Amino acid sequence: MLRNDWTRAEIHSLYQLPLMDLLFQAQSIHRQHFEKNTIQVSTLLSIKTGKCPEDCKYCSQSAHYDADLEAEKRIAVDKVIREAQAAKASGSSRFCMGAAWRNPHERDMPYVLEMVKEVKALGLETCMTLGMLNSSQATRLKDAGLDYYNHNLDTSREYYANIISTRTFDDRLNTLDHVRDAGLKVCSGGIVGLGESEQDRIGLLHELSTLPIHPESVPINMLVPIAGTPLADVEKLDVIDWIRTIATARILMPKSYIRLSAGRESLSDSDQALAFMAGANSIFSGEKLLTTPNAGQGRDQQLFAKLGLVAEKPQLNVRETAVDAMAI
Ligand code: SAM
Ligand code: DTB
Ligand code: SF4
Repeated sequence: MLRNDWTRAEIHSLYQLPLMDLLFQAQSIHRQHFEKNTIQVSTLLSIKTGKCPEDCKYCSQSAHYDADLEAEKRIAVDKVIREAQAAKASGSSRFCMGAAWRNPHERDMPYVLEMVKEVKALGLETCMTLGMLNSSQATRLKDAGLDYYNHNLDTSREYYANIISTRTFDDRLNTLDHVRDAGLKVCSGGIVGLGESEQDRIGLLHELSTLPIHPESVPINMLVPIAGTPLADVEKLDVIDWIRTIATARILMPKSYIRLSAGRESLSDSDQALAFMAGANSIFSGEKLLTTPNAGQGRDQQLFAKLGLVAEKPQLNVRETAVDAMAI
């Protein structure tokens, strides 16, 4: 049974379980709802890079800081399509397009709508992350064939103001409402390693797991420190806290895909194996995330072979269909 009434105290007691008990519970729940040993693989592409008006303190793309980043205007739709074709050929089932915008302007809508239609026509699931959306924009994206919209809460409500001042926590929840009301699937999670406390990680998980409907996809990013941003020198989070966050998310939101997102590149094979044990079942593949390096397809192929994992087939939903998985 799915629950939306988790209390912080319940979440805290899960988070603090002896690690093996937490992992055992998370993996047992995982196997009740998903095909074991099967990982959904997405590819990310930045369609507009840098000069973002928002001040997210972790981000290489914010115009407020001095990160070493080459800004790029909107890239042409045909280039996006070529990247999507390559992603499909390499075994990805979903193509995620991200733009460094506060929100899409009306003049950007024909561009993104065209892109969604063409990527969808390749037989890929589509995902976008373009900042805040109003309800009409969400509906038009849905009508064009968008499957998922990514918009993260990032951290707890209490810690949020330490990280971003240019949009509020409630602005983010409003966008998630518009996305849900338009019939899009919701991808929403956060970042750990921002200098937050354990209570903040619990607060983030509480917000996500008490939404009226759990996000179908929950990315758990580990901060990638970016020189020139205010969080460049923040103390690194212990990997075990990242694992605990993933396992707790799996138990709270049993039917959601839990995605290992930013930060995977710096983790060992055994750290990642623990994360899969904790119930993570989705990754970004490819050499690059939006602006930072990712684990890379070669390393992922080796990791999957070593761990006996397979990639979920494109367009296949394990919730509704028998799984016929293929190796990446
Ligand atoms: N501009 C859009 C927005 O913020 O909604 C979409 C792109 S933004 C880069 C998507 C998410 O990536 C952020 O919400 C954050 O969780 C994550 N992210 C960005 N920079 C990161 C970093 N340096 N380390 C870890 N996660 C990061
Ligand atoms: C998400 O939660 N993580 C992805 C995706 N959604 C768009 C982005 C990670 C970005 C990491 C930093 C970078 O590459 O710029
Ligand atoms: Fe802009 Fe998104 Fe980066 Fe924030 S996370 S600065 S909104 S690109």
